[in-house]
Parts: sequence; structure tokens; C-alpha cells
Amino acid sequence: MRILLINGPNLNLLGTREPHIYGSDTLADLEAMWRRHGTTFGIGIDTYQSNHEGAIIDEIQAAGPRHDGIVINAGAFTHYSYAIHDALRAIDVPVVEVHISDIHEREEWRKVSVISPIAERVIVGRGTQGYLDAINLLIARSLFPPSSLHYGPDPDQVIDLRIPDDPRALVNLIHGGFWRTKWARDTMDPIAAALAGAGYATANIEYRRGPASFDASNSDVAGAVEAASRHLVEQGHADLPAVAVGHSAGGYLAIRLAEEHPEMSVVALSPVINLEAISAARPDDDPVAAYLGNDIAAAPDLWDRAAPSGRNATRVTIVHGSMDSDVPADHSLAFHDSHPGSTLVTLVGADHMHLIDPHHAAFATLTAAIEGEPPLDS
Ligand code: CA2
Repeated sequence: MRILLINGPNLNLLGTREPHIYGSDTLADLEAMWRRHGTTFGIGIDTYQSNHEGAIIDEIQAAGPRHDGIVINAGAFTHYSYAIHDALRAIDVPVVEVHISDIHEREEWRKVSVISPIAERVIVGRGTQGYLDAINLLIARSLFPPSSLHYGPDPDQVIDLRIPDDPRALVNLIHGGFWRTKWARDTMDPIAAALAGAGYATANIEYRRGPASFDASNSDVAGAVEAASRHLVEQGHADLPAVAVGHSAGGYLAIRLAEEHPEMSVVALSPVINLEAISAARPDDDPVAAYLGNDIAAAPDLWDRAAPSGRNATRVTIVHGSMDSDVPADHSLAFHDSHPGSTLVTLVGADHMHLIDPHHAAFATLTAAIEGEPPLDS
């Protein structure tokens, strides 16, 4: 597999100015890192940068026959170059559009991308990490290509399905990211592809998120799980056991799903389980207040209703890394102490993101938990 990363105008200046927006790595640092990442995964990475529209178009045209995927940050051309749009449309190669900053949260003119309509996926606002996420998405896509299923009219009401022959169970995957729009289901694609390769049907769920999305996100996850099960039955896979696996804020949504659907077993990976503690730890940019649309003083009843109740906790297996600096493992320990019917596995040395890395030892813990095997603490 070969992936081409294209950077457009002014991105040759990375690391030299505006580090608060674009980070402090130079383009050369980043290109070297992407190549190393490619080597680790046994794929070829080519990089290209130009400040000239025509040169970028020539590169895209040449990429057609040579590359299996393109990651493009077209810089300011993003906002008006129909010529780059047309060039990308003309080749039959999956495209992931990346922006270092969150273009949807900046000036009006930056909110428009004429490239997004042809992109398989758009990743914004994750800093330069977005490029690695885009590479990982293209790798996962080539390992086991998904098909999409819409379960509602909103563009975010979509599931990516991977169904191997004779699947052993249906695994519904619910991504994390503090219910913020910039984090999306691509973060679960690597484990979705790995689980599908191991014989599980996977439904990688997108759901509505953003400010005050509490009701929408919870009802979307329930709707998506139902739609995925129905689809599997229609495909001739009736009576398949179903599991929900959520990471971080998605772990929270999975635990809440089990409260309403006791038939569903749930694996919660580094879940956001103590809303008040997460809120208190991040007063400047409180993700829980944003999610609930109000702080606790303004809406105590809503906060109470939103907190995991522990109902049907016997259906829940929590896996938490001891080195998690995003969501402290103590939160899961406290939940387990007050709901001893739940199962807790602590992975010594694992951090927040290790739990969704199919190349980390945590993946064996995940498959054991999906199978309902006794926990393997490390
Ligand atoms: O957020 C992104 O990645 C952008 O695509 C970056 C483009 C900008 O025009 C887009 O609206 C959003 C390029 C910005 C200029 O890049 C610089 C990088 C370092 C130092 C100065 C400018």
C-alpha cells in the first residue's frame, strides 16, 4: 500500500510561525514522522508540498495510478479551488481531507471547504495528529473495507459496517472524544478492522455530538445499535450475540446503553464515568458542561439524570489503563467499588489511547472481554 500526503500553500512554514494554531513541528519533522509511521505499518508514504495550485493538480493526476490513498491539507486552496476538487474527483483513490486547525470554528470564509464533498472523511482541529489519524484510517480501510449504513437523516447518523463471513458476534463500537465534533468514528477504525479480521462483525457508530447533545447522542447510539442488529438479521445472521464497546466518552454512552438495554453486554474502555470529577478537572474548557448545555449549578437535575446510575452494572466490563492521564483510572475503581457486580480490569502501564490500539496488548483484553472470558489483570 502507498499513501500520498499533500500539503498546500504556506504549510512549508509549519513550525516557524503561529505555533499556537499550527504547532511547533516543522513540515520536515512531520514528513519524517509520517514516513516512520509508514515503515512501522509496512506501507509506503510519499509526501509533497507546493504553494502552487497547478503543481498540486499535476501531483494529484500522477498519484492516481500509483497510490491507494491520498491525505490532503490543501491550505487556503481548500476554501475555493474547484480545480483541486475536480482533480481529486477525477482519480479513483480514497481521499482524506485534513486541517490542523478547526476550520469550522474560525473565520466565516474558512468554514467552507470545496474539497469536503469528494473526501471520504474530513479530519479537523486535532493539530498535526490529524495527519496520523488520516493515515490510520486509510490503512484500516484497506485492511477491511467498510460499507456505510444510515440510520437517520442527520449526516452523523451513520454506521460503518464490516461483516466477515460467518461472524462470531456483532461488536458495536462507540468512539470517544468528550462528545466534541472534532473527534469522530475514525478513531475506532483500527480496532474495527482488526476485530473484523478476527471474525467479528463490527458496527462503527457515528452519532450526533457537540454542545448540548446529551439527548441526541444517547438516542442515536440506541438507534444505531438497533439498526445494526436489524441489518445483520437481513443479511442472514440472525441470533448473533451483540456487544457494545465504547471508548472514553463512548464508554460512558455504552454504560448508559446497558442501563436501558439489559440484554446488551458492554465493554467500557477508559470510560468517562464520573462526570463531576471530569468537569471539575477542566474548568477552563469543561467538556461535560458543554455536552449537557449547562453547568451543574444551572441544571442539577440534568446532571443527575446524565450520570451513570449503575443500573445493570453486571452487564458491564470496564477496562482502564493505570497510566491514563485523560480519564483517571480511579474513577473506574470507585464505580466498581460501588457497583461490585461490574467487572473491572486494570491494565498496568496502559494509557488512554492504548486501549483502542490493536497493536497494544490491550487488544487481547478487549477480545477476552467481548467473549465474556474471566478478566486478565496485568
Ligand atoms: O488548519 C489548517 O490545516 C489549514 O488548512 C491551514 C491553512 C489555512 O489556510 C487553512 O484555512 C486551514 C494554511 C495556514 C497557513 O499555514 C501556516 C503555517 C505555519 C505558519 C504560518 C502559516
